[in-house]
Order: sequence, then C-alpha cells, then structure tokens
Amino acid sequence: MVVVWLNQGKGSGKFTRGEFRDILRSFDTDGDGRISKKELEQALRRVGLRFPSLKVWKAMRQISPGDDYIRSEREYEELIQYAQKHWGILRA
Ligand SMILES: [Ca+2]
Repeated sequence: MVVVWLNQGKGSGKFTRGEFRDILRSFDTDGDGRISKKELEQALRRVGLRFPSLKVWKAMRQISPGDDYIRSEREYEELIQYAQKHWGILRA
C-alpha cells in the first residue's frame, strides 16, 4: 500500500485527501492511534517536503498548541486542511 501512494504522489506531486490520510495512518509507526510530531515529520520527509521539522512545528502550533500529537478526528481534519493550504501537496 505504501508503494502505491508513493507512486501516485510521484506522478503528480499531489495527493488526494484520502491518500494523504492513508499516508498519515501509515506513519503511525508505534500504532498508538496518534500521530506524534516525530511521526508527522517522517511522513513529510518521505513525501519530499523540505524543512519538515519547521513545517511540523508551525502546523502543530496552530492545530494543537501545547500538545505533541494529532489525536482526534477534528485534528486529523485540521491537519489535512492545513496541508492543503500551506504545503501544496494535496489536489484541490
Ligand atoms: Ca503514533
């Protein structure tokens, strides 16, 4: 599955919202159902974004201030919207 989304991403450089969500899920490497800052950083690096740690810091400051995790459905949704607006990796 990971190979599939990487190939899709390489074609256009962009993902659908559903694909991006799958990417996030696949980077929940410790399987605790939450995306930590470190896991998110690895995901962004893997899709080829520059300065992933800075991007994660800025995103988390807005989405979940004072917390190190994306954990609720609302936060997932906000992260996807944030990625669409700021990172240019999602199809419109
Ligand atoms: Ca996790």
